[in-house]
Amino acid sequence: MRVVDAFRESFGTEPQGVWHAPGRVNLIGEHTDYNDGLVLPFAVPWGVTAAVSPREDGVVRLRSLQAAEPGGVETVEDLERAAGWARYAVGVFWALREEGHPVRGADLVIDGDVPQGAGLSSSAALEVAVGTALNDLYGLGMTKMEVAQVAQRAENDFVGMPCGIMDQAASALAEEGRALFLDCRSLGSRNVPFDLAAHGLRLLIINTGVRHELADGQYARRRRDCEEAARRLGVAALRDVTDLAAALGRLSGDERRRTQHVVTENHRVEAVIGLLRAGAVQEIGALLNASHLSLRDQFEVSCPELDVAVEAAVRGGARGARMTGGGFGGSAIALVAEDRVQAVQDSVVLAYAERGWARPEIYPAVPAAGARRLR
Ligand code: GAF
Repeated sequence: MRVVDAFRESFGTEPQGVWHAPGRVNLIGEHTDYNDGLVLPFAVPWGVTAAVSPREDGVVRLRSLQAAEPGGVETVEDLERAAGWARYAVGVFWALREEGHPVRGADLVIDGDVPQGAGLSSSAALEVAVGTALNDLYGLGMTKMEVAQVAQRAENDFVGMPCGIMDQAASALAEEGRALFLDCRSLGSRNVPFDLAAHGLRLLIINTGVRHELADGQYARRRRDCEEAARRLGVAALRDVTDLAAALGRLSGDERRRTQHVVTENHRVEAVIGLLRAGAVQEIGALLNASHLSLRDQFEVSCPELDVAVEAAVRGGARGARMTGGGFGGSAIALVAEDRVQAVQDSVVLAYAERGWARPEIYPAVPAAGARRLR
């Protein structure tokens, strides 16, 4: 294993173990997690693999096989001083210590294969891989959801990105062949069968390859809009809106649009779950399309590259398509009958070429397993 060879080369010993945590795509339920709402992501076959040994002295030494200087080992004595990608890993040590866990140091080598810029949560995969490793190595006895929560805390309070729980939960709890239905308020979850092949379907990930600069600032703004709307409506979170028409009557501008998206998106998640339970996977396409329009027009987190990917996929015969993840770039997904895959790919590639945009990468996604120890 490449990560084990690199560990030996860097630290001169065998790692005590090797862990893997995947990235994710979200089937539906976008920008609902931090509104205490419903999400339905699944894990992708790409992720982060970490070879790790604990250290008694509190020092964290890390090396990434994807770093600009791939041979370099970074030594972090003061966690706060970690920079760049290392903050996502080191943040997990910080969060565990903040919560009173007896976590000292570690030597780590990290190897990731999540496609770059695809918005498939490589950062959550890194956090959850490190969290799962430390949970095992230090015998912390945390549940998978607790590992996800520590990973989210690292991202919120150490990295400074105010994300919800979806990405970390998907990475920690996903199961092969299933999607993770998660209630982000109760944190109750269920893995629901999502067997595309049995229905003659494929789910394509269309990686736009772009990430617009405004993504982080806009994400925080959307979160604030939602919190402000909930406050004005006198509810704990937009999840609690029961009479949408009445709520919209009391709001205006951005808050009105954000509320419309969040409330209807939660209903779309429930509708998709109902169809999956009924074995009607091929019928979820219209809900994917509606989700995209709502994200584009009400939540305003799409961008031309995502819109063109979605429109071209549908024109090429996809049963449904939508942006996935935070927005402003990253990936779209398209649900496609097997005999339409080539036509959909051609349609998207042509639409990009006509605009003079770089060819998007397109790959089929099969729901993969969540975080686990490999050896
Ligand atoms: C990003 C965040 F990290 C998630 O928590 C979620 O809010 C998502 O955007 C939007 O659904 O991936």
